[in-house]
Amino acid sequence: MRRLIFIPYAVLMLAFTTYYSFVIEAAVEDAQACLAQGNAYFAKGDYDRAISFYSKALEINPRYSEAYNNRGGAYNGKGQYDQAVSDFNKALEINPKLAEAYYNRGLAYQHKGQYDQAISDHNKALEINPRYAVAYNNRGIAFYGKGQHDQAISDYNSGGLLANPYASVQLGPNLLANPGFESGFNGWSFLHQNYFSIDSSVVLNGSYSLRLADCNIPDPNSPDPGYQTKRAWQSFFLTEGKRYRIGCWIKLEGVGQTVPNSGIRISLMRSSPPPWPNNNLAINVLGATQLFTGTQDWFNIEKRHCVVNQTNTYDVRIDPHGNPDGIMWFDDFYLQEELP
Ligand SMILES: [Ca+2]
Repeated sequence: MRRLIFIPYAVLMLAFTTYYSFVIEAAVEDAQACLAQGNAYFAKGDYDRAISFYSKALEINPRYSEAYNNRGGAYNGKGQYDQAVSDFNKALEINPKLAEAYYNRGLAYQHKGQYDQAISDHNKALEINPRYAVAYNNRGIAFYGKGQHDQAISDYNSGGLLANPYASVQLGPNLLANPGFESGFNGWSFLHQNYFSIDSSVVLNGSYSLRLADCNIPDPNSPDPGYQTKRAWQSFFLTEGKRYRIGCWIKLEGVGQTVPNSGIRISLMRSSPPPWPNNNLAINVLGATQLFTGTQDWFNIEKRHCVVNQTNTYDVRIDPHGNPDGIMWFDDFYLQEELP
């Protein structure tokens, strides 16, 4: 009798174990599939759908540290930093070696203005992974937030150098449409477009350039002639952690000569920025070139290592500051990813 019972029991156990490991494997695959789906929505900036897929992954596998980490990242993207911190805490409870979760929690603290906690988290991320370039960059931003500008600059340099220790930087394709104004204003958006014109007499390459003149002279038709921010821009959806180089060629004639503290710069800035200083955190604070003034023949202005700290829409801007007098010409813009 015992023998008869024993055999079916063993067979049953074998069948059960096989079935059970099948269920576990299927669950792991399902959780991974949900994470991948969430990541796809995250990359598109659809944080709500991303969060719902990460949550599904966590229902299947409640100890999935990456799912907590990525859901926290999506909350960061939505500006819900407290929920984000809570998710990063859970990710780190499960896996205390997850450098990304320290880094991301540091980002959340930065956005909350808690720079000491941010620096401490970036330190931990860098202890685990000393070649974590964006952690250097963001620790730099946290130091900048605290007013410790020397440490900030040192970290920016480390981040840039570490990402490319020896080799020259490889660049992705130019993302700008109509970068040399050969098809006029096409592809560009403008604020106070009447100050801009397409020029065929002063040109670097091709047949045309963009001309901007007399920003200091009020437009009598403007409802606010005293202020009048002039601007030209193109918008791009950029992903957190990527680094870009922005640049163009300009020629100056008497720029900023009579209007104090005015000049021309180009910048890579978040579209519809939140109130300062949060916009500083969206892109490396050095995402704008210095102000250029005076009279100079065609020369290249460029800003390298612009690190995107938050997946979002950003503008490449022709960004005159302080309504400068004089004439400026622009040609051959570029925005290129610095490839890892
Ligand atoms: Ca041109």
